[in-house]
Amino acid sequence: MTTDPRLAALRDKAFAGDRLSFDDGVYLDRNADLFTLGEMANVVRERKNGNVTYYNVNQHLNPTNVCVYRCNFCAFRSDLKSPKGYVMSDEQILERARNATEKGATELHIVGGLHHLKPYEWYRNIIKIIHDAYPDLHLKAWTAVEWDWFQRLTKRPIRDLLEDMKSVGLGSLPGGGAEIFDPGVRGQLCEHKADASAWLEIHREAHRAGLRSNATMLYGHIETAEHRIDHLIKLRDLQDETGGFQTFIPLAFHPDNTKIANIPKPSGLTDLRTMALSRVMLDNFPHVKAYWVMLTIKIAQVAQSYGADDIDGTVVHEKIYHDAGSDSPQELTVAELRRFITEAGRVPVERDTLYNEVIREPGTKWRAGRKLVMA
Ligand code: V47
Ligand code: SF4
Repeated sequence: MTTDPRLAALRDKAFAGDRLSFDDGVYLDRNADLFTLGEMANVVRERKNGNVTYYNVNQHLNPTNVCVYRCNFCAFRSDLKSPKGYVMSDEQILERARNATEKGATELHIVGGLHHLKPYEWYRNIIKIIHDAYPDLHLKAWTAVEWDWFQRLTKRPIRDLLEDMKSVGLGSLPGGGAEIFDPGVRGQLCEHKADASAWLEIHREAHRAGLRSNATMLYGHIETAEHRIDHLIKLRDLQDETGGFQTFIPLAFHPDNTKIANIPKPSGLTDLRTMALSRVMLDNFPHVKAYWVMLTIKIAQVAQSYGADDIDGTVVHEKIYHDAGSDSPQELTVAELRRFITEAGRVPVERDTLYNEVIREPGTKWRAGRKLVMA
């Protein structure tokens, strides 16, 4: 029980379902104890999603790691001529999609580098060949940074590109590339790439085109409480406008092999605080995800009591976090995911990318069931 009257008032506000302001958020970020923050987040989480935790069966595909940008926090990227660089062939890409389908995946999460020499058509073709061969696999592809790059390459309006990719099989957009919206922080971490207004405009246009998307925030580096709350409020404002975001994923900075490896990895306490703060600030986001690859399985389990109602998927072939020092396993089985959820006292429900319940009956292909509607 908190003895801080301002904190108690903010807790009552969250319990009543009232929206927290920028100042409220900064106060919570700086002063709230973990238990009060967790209590607030859990109320919001259970109001929206009851006792359920969602998971999905998915795989990751990073067609290239060669990237024109040099984000200081990125251990995944490679220079064009470096031996570390790779570009997957169409055959390798299709082999991955085949393997994903055979393992029962409902989703491929496709992101990568911005290759110096690859035209827009190369990225488009990846979506087309996978969708033509495996039409049931939902393709969640290209971060807003990649979409911004496609615009720079083609000089075509973003809406046109989104519709074009949709016509060959794009299903939705992942939430990466948001980092921290503040221009000062962005200037130090990832100068030149899509800025906050470009990131937000691309998601706005995607929502207008009928596509759903996710959002992220990279925390635990050089940002302050003000930067984090400003970031969350910008996402909340866009969600008020479009309603097109499904899930928010806080991303903990992983320092290994990056240019800012001197900054320590955020602690478990910071992970839980950020999860809870995100849940209470983003009152209009249906879901908040504890991405176990990045958080560790142990923190992802506890995070289900600190606002998270989704722990992502089986995730085969993850590279971005493993290159940056994640020691989480490369893959979890469905049985393991369900056990991690059940142990946390939650009810596991398999979802597809668009949050339809997934029904699997012996001897048949998986199929989408009812829409999982939340408050
Ligand atoms: O855009 C890169 C971040 C993102 C590091 O939408 C790093 O469902 C921490 O966006 N330490 C890619 N973060 C991952 C991502 C994601 C993951 C899972 C699910 C979804 C979804 C989206 O990872 C990048 C960047 O923001 N990132 N390097 C690093 N060293
Ligand atoms: Fe390139 Fe993305 Fe890495 Fe930045 S985070 S260097 S844009 S791959």
